[in-house]
Amino acid sequence: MSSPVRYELKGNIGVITVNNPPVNALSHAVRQGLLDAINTAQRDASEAVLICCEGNTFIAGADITEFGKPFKAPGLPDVLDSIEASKKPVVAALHGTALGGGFETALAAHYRCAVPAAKVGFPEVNLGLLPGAGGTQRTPRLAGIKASLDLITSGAPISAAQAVDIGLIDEIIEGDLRSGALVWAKSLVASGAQVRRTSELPAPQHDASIFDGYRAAIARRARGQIAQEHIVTAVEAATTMSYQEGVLVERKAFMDCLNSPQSAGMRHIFFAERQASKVDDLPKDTPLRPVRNVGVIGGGTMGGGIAMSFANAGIAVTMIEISDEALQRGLGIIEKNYEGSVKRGKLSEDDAANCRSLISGSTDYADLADVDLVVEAVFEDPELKKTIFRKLDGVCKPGAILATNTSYQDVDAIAAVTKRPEDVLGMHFFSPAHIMKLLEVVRGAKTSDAVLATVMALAKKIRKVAVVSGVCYGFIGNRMLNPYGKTVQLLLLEGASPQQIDTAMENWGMAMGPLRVFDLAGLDVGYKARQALPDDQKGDPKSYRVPDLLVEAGRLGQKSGAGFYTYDENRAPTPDPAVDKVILAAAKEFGIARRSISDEEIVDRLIASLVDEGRKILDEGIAQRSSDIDVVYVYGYGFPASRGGPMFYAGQK
Ligand code: 3H9
Repeated sequence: MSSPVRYELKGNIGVITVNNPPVNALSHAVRQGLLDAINTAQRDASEAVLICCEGNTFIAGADITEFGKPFKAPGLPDVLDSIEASKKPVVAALHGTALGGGFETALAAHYRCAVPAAKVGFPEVNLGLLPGAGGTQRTPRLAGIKASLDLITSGAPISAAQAVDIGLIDEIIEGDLRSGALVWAKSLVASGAQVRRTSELPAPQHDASIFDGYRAAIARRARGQIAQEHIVTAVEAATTMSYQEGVLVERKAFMDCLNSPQSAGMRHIFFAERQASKVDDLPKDTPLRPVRNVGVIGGGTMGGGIAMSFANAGIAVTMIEISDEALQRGLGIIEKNYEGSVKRGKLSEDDAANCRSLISGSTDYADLADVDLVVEAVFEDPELKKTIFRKLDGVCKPGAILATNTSYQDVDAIAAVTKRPEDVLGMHFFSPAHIMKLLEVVRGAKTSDAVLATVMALAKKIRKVAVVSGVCYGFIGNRMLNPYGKTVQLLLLEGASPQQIDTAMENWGMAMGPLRVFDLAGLDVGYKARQALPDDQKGDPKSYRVPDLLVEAGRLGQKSGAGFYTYDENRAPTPDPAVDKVILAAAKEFGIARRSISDEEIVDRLIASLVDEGRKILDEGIAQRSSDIDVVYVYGYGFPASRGGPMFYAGQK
């Protein structure tokens, strides 16, 4: 088999080219190829060596598909040591995303250049890992402690310009990288540039207290994530030990992380997310429709967030509201959100102004005549939604995609009021829609392949993680919340308190305990929905008596200052004895003997309720695959990625 690594002499420069699509990951063959090439370069007439890559990107990291499989030498640390040990200067030329082991490869070279658009960083922490090929030891020697800890603990890539500022890249190459890097390598040789081994640089200066600060921040932000703690320890080792001792600390930490269930869960989610974007029965050559401009019906929190998601990706939006007043209110909220993004340093003033200028408003549906896609985002009233779809059917051009953002309603029934049900589907965003990554794409019985394929591609463009769901009440995510919520109510009646349930679930890793979630969403929402149903359709009264009593006592959740908790002006929750009384009274009414319930039982029963419903969703073909359900829960419901999602977690037990 031919090697994915090529070596050739270009004048006095030995050029190593990696060509391992799609992202030039460091598979066994790439590692072997790099080692062979660097060894060849030591023996030939080259005076310097250039490492570059074909395709869209420099090496984007270790080959994650190899993790968990039997190891095959040479390991990356050994390959990189050989590169650094080269007696001829080695130059790395970066484009695309030089990430993880890919960036470590660049740091093992003696000189680094990059195109302006290149990004570099260490995303290992998002896989429950840390850089394991010298990254925690070489980075601080070049960039200092703080910049290194920020880069490695955040997992977020930085631009080439930022990398130049902190000493990780030496030169920016405009124009064609390969030829520019060759010219630069030749000029280095001509100027007598010598090898510069980062591992031989002195240990970086530091203030010992910096590590305590990071440990405390991590304990708050990434509670229980072992990779984060190991990163601080490994970078600290760079300041107190020799390079050779430091890499041993890093190596042990990397192996501990690699073998941990946390990394297994996060790696599962990495691949699950990519798998979710694929629709098994869609032909690969399904034609896509262009989506250049969209309409959004409704300028509330949801509609505004949806409009921002499109504008942030450069797509023009027309937002429709029923009155000028409502429209101005909606546009005002969008304005404030952008101001907030600028203040928090998330967007530059110019970028925010550009995005903002892409959103216009109207009260006239006729202004949607030319849009390629409409997303309806009004409140959950099926009749109102149908009225809107009839109007859209009348005004929108043929071929326009008509989407509803409903969280629960029957997408087929909505499609049926139009003369083009094949153009209709659900796009269920999660609030706040410009921030939350999940998008449930609800495929109706008549949704055409082209419409589904277009929306899946569009989701990637607006940086959402899309999961396809069939039509059912609540789709994948909210349908699973139903039994979860019922189990919470039973646990309350049987003896657990709201704070015990929330603390147990948060300690286990959920972003927010269920009772705090209910309070945030508003207890009145479910109450109103139940009131509209006849008694025999409301289900077991045990599953709603307590929230009904709370709503009837004026406790609607955070918005009224009280629900399962009372809230102060900063929305901080405090347990309330009045709620305990309501729970006790309800338990008595149902004749339930209260007992002490362990945290373990709480977690087991609540997760089992999700998993049982998940299995039904799979059996009914509502979800394409079990890993899609995991993606929904991790990206939409605060389920810890380090547990891999409910279905993965259940499969590991
Ligand atoms: C590491 O480096 C450890 C070292 O420190 C120490 C070692 C000792 N491996 O995301 P996309 C596949 S840990 C294998 O849709 P994009 C991906 O599954 C690693 N496969 O493209 C998908 O396959 P498919 C640190 C990988 O353009 C296809 O490539 N590095 C890998 O939207 C396209 O991916 C990272 O964590 C990989 N490393 O984004 C970087 N990466 O088509 C992880 C991707 O079959 N990668 N694939 O579904 C990324 O963040 C993005 O893929 C990237 C491109 C930004 C590069």
